[in-house]
Amino acid sequence: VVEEHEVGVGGMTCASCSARVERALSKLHGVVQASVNLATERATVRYLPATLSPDEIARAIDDAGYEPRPLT
Ligand code: 9UX
Repeated sequence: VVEEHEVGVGGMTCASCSARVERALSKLHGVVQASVNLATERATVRYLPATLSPDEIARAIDDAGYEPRPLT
């Protein structure tokens, strides 16, 4: 099973920032695909929920130096 998770990402000011977040998310065990949109400040992550949780996705964004923001 693959699920899709969308989360806001704050603190990105240039394209290298979004590339960093994308790389950090892509490296996580259980991520199938990660893309980060600088303009909308959102990350879209296709992931295996048996392996990875949205909390861990948020933590990876934080560890990379950016600010995960739950979308309502
Ligand atoms: Mo761009 Mo982001 O010069 O931390 S990489 S601002």
